[in-house]
Amino acid sequence: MQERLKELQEEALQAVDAAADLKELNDIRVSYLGKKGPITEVLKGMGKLSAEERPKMGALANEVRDLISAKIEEKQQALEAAAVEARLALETIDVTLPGRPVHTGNHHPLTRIVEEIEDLFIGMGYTVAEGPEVEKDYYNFEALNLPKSHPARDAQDSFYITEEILLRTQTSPVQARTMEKHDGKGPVKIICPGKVYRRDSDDATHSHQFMQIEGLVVAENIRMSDLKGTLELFAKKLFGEDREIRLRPSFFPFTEPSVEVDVSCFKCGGHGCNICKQTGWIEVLGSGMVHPNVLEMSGFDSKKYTGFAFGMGVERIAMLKYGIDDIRHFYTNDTRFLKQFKLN
Ligand code: 2NL
Repeated sequence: MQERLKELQEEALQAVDAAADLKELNDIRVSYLGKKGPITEVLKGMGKLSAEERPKMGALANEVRDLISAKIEEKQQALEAAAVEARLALETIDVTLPGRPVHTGNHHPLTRIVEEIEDLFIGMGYTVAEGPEVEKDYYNFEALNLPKSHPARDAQDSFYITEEILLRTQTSPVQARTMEKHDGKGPVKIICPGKVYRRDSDDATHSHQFMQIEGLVVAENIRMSDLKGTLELFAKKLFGEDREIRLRPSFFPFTEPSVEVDVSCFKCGGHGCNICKQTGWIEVLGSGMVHPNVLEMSGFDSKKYTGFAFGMGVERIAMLKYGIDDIRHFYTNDTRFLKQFKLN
């Protein structure tokens, strides 16, 4: 019996040693130490032993059982530790791998132009003013020297909400509102960017909705030379240090005198090319000295105050600057177009 127990011990310890995983180890535990296992079998035969041998054999059987049990426990810990190690090895993160690219958007080309122009004028002491896109006929037309019968209203046919309310056709109403708030006291120095609407058929150069930036300065002793100096700076900032400007007489109901402002061609430098249609000059904005009627209607004494104002279409500036051939690109949101204006 003693031999049989020693044999079982040897056998069990070898099996434990050879166990490759926790399941196998558990099977070994059940088969050697379980109720139907060989040790239990051996102990059942103890009845045949003498009273003297019985306790010895009992003690030996317990010893064998404890030894096997301890070995199983030891092996179990080793296998569990190995499993953790294996899993850690499998889940190792290589921190030197390049990261996944983060997709970033970019500003719309019109936003870029607007912000560039805002920056320039803010640097000269202007503030940015905004106002409603749904506007009163009074601020959009009347306060700008365009009474109901005025023929120039035709060129700015609008979308009417009622007889007196419309989608603004220009950002000038923001300027009229701002002047009114000043209670006849200067200086006013503002720049007004925003969306405007006209009843037009869309094509490569026309859109029923577009963006404008207008500027207004009202103070004492503002002269045409102030207008010219300011717009020359503007042209150089947007189209290059070497640019010059040229003023041509024009007409706007809200300015007198009025001028069209041309910039010397940024492509050919003024020699003549396809961009400037061989003239050397590109028309970029309209401007003039604020009409006395406009000053008076907004509460300024036109004998004391003078001012200049200008307005430009943002799409036109962007098309010139970036070489865009169709105004509809700005609104169709094709990412192949938009992505080209990503900085960096
Ligand atoms: C253009 C020309 C212009 C103005 C806008 C203006 C505003 C007030 C008073 C006087 Cl409150 N003038 N704005 C003046 C001259 C030209 O815009 O071609 N815009 C796209």
